[in-house]
Amino acid sequence: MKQTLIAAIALAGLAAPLSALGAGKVEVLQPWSRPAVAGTTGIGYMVLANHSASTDALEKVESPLASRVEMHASAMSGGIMTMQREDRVTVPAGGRTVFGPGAYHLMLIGLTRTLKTGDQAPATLSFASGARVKVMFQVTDGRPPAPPAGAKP
Ligand SMILES: [Cu+2]
Repeated sequence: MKQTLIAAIALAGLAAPLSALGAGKVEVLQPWSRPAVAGTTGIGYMVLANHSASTDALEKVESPLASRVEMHASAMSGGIMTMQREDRVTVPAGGRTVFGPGAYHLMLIGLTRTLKTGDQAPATLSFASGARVKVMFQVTDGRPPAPPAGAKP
């Protein structure tokens, strides 16, 4: 009986630090988008920063403003920029994955309304860890936002 109790206390003590390193440690930095007309495809850019000790992956994106959202990777092929749909985009442990022009990007297909400069486009990101993160893409005038003060390039 006494041994069981000690084991239970030991497990309880372990549970907290383990879960602190678990799900929900990907931070979304500077989500932004470009103006786009209703019915066309909008874009989503951001930086995913993984603060955990384990690799995570973005697996699904949904937005109430698009009929569906796809993850794409851009690549140069024979001097032509091509893009390819991805089922998941990895975010390395302690690392960052950049969604930006010429790189990974989100495509908001079938916009239900026009996105104008100053608008916000909501979306929910679902990760392999089980984390779900709500983001607001800030619609710029088309240019990337300035990096936050003190940020490393
Ligand atoms: Cu694309």
